[in-house]
Amino acid sequence: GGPLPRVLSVQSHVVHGYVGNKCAVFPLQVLGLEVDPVHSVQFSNHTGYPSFAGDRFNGEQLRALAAGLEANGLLTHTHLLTGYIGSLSLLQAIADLCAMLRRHSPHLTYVCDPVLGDEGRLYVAREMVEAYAATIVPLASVLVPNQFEAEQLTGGKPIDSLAAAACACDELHARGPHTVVITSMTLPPTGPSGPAPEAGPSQAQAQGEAQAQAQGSGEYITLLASTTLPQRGGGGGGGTTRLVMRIERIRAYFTGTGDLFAALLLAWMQHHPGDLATAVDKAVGGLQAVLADTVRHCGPAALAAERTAEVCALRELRLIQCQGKLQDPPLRYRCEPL
Ligand code: ATP
Ligand code: PLP
Ligand code: PXL
Repeated sequence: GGPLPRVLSVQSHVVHGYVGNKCAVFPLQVLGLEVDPVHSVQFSNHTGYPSFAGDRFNGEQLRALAAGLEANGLLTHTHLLTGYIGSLSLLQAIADLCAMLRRHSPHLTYVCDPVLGDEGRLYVAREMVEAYAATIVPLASVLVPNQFEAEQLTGGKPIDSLAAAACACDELHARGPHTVVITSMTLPPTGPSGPAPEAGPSQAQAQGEAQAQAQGSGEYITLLASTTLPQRGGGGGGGTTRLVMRIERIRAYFTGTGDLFAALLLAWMQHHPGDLATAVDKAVGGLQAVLADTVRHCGPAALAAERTAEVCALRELRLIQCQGKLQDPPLRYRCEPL
């Protein structure tokens, strides 16, 4: 075949464990994409451990790498992927890098995880929110915010229903991204406009998942995917296609799941153009297989609230052990049209 898709991935590197590029490079490679990683930080371990050491990369350093690649004709990327970016200087350099990549490849797809915070708490400086909203969102092709990030990027209006989430997606589409996936929302109990029960596991699949069910909390994470791209099978009539998925919440705190989801979605969108439903089903399928295996491996420590280094290390995602499931994901969940 022709040249492989090639992803420039600007994310965290950790020496031990799996967040950022450590969650993106291997999955993208096993799904058949070339990856050129740039490390936005290099830390000993993720920041949820009792301590960490290491350094951050700045905008000037990224500009130097980009110039080096350009000088050798190596800016041949089909995709740009960005995750946690710790400084305004680096974020501004990424905006310029995106423009530079598009001069070489006008059809470049930019998949942006606008990492700002979670559960009502920012873990970047406030000025980063304004910079993402003003500069980065307009450049992104695919945006994968969580609920809090989607709220922050649309003026702080609460997303407390699927209708509100759909409105936020429309506002974001109007500013640039053709595809928006709100990766995890906690919504109030569902009314008539809520997701259909069919969006959960099918009965046959659910029977084989007794163990996972036992570990579930009876609560759900809702994912909403929205795209203005034409979809396989048409139907949308040139409008916006929206898909919803309800995922049983595992009562455990994982790190790197958002990063892994963004990488898997990029890969599966590349394999299934015009079929966002299949891309989302496979991305969630691989991710949930990794989470199930990680929970099985940790035992009761998975549920512990304590954050000792030992427990953090036990909870690291089991990507290598699950590589077959990343390539051929079990589809326990399927998204449904909203
Ligand atoms: P980011 O800040 O990088 O945007 P995020 O907050 O969107 O990340 P997560 O909340 O980790 O990322 O959710 C991403 C996906 O991970 C969800 O769609 C879900 O499939 C899975 N996931 C994360 N935590 C859990 C959990 N406790 N139980 C079940 N699935 C989970
Ligand atoms: N906490 C979480 C959950 C994160 O995802 C990140 C980065 O993505 C951080 C903290 C990093 O924040 P800081 O560099 O301020 O420790
Ligand atoms: O997954 C998010 C993430 C990214 N980068 C670093 C982190 C974390 C989560 O803790 O520590 C450095």
